[in-house]
Amino acid sequence: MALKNGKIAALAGGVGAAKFLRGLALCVEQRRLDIVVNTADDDQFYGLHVCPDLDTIVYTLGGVANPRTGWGIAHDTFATLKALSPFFGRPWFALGDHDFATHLFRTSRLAAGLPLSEVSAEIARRFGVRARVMPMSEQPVRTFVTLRGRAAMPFQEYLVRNRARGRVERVEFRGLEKARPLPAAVAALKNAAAVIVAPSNPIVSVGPILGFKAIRAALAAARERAAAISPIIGGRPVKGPLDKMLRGLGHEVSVLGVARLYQKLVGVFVIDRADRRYAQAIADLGLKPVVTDTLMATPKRAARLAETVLRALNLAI
Ligand code: FO1
Repeated sequence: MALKNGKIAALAGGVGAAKFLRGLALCVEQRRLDIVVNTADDDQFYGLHVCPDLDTIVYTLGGVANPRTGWGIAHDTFATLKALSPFFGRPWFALGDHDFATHLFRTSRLAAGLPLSEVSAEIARRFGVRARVMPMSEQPVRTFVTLRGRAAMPFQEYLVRNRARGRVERVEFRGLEKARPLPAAVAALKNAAAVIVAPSNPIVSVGPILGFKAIRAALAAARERAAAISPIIGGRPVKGPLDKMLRGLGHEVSVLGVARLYQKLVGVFVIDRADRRYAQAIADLGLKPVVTDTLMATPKRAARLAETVLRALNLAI
């Protein structure tokens, strides 16, 4: 395996990706990681620009993430949120006091004209993160979800306010046609020794990133050195409404349904032992199935999974 630039590029959503990347960072130095993050979950809350997936990855790699939720900051307090409720009404999107500091900083830097990639790098530095954590684009792309009989709603409203209830009929990424992928993200995929699609929701977390033709093409060109990890274990998503989304959009709710979405893009597809009966069907798609333990209950288990993925890509660590 040619080492190219010796770096590992990853496509990432939120909590599942962050857990995997924390494990990966136990195997290889953080400065060797180029992480391209979904920003289609971003939104404005209480007047501030919130980037849930970028923050989840930075807080996790920085060692400050809330271990119970996977997002937000450990031991955070909620005095600001409480004080804001007479102004904004009962809050449904919980931002802790320390988390607020990140959003205040980001919002002020963006208002001063800095690009999101630069502000994200500043925030990553503030939390001691050495990996390069990049937004997929400088321009806004926003996921909207349409439920049966309802008007399209912003993603966080669907996921958090509505608790992912209802039948998903459509998912759209507004702004995608006008947005451009971050040039550094495309370059990272082209130059990396290996590319890993983290165990994130393929529809709403990885989907928006792959919505950029240049990113999709760069991943397809890297297929022989690229792996994806299934976010489904034993036929169910580890977290979130992926099953409802796959079903609603006409895909099979299984590791095979996810493998089909990545068929032309990665050479290796990693599934849990609980789904080993699908290994042959995945091989029939032209993907090399790797069967292992994918539940990342501890950082050590995430590191073991990362090590397995690196070995499957012939990367000595
Ligand atoms: N998820 C929730 O279920 N409830 C919340 O109140 C909530 C707040 C929140 C604040 C900051 C942040 O970075 C993430 C937050 N999340 C919350 C998680 C977020 O909705 C999801 O992690 C992602 O958007 C899906 O990847």
